[in-house]
Amino acid sequence: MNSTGFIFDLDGVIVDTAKYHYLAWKKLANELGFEFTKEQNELFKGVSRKRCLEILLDIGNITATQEQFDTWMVEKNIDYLAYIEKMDASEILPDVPKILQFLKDKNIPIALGSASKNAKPILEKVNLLHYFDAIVDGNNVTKAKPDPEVFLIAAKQLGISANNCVVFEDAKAGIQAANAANMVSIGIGDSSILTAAKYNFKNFTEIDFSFLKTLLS
Ligand code: B16
Ligand code: MG
Repeated sequence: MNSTGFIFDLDGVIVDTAKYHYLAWKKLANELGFEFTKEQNELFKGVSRKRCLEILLDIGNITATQEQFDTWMVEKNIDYLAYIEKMDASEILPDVPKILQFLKDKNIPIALGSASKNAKPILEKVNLLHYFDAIVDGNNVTKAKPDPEVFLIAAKQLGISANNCVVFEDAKAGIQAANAANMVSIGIGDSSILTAAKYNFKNFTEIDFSFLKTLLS
């Protein structure tokens, strides 16, 4: 019986959907009469859809009724899904399948721990769904990262204790969530932002099998 579980975030770790989130949020901002920059989009990484819209409306200095808020949430998601529809395996980030296959060959339990409510269709689109023993996403959680809930549910579904889980994350709040869950946090991306991560890598091409083996022992 293996005692280590591996949990992957989605956006920024497995695929770069941030660019599609950005285009959909930017369209909505423009329709509402203001600009939304790529720099501002950084604030949205790992953040729930609802919280993103709250931040967007703050940026545009817009007060919305509940009805408008709900309409804009739906509108943004429809635009986002149109981009997702065109995704295929070419959009998987470098070396992700290699790492997943390595773990699969060793029968290591693998979970997804994402804030997205669109996680499953995205994994289907890029043909990676079969690697995952558990999918925990925005549909299953009540508390957003940095709360550890998403990763704790993932560990439970894998049947692995939290302190035997490893989390790959690209967002600061995600690293905080992994640490709060008492898991080994691995930052993927900018180490100057992900300072709380136990280990940091720019991307999966920097991670070799010997490092993964040390996590298993
Ligand atoms: P959805 P992750 C997050 O994915 C994105 O980084 C964040 O920008 C997005 O707002 C959130 O998912 C919700 O996505 O609108 O599809 O439910 O990094 O947690 O995989
Ligand atoms: Mg992410």
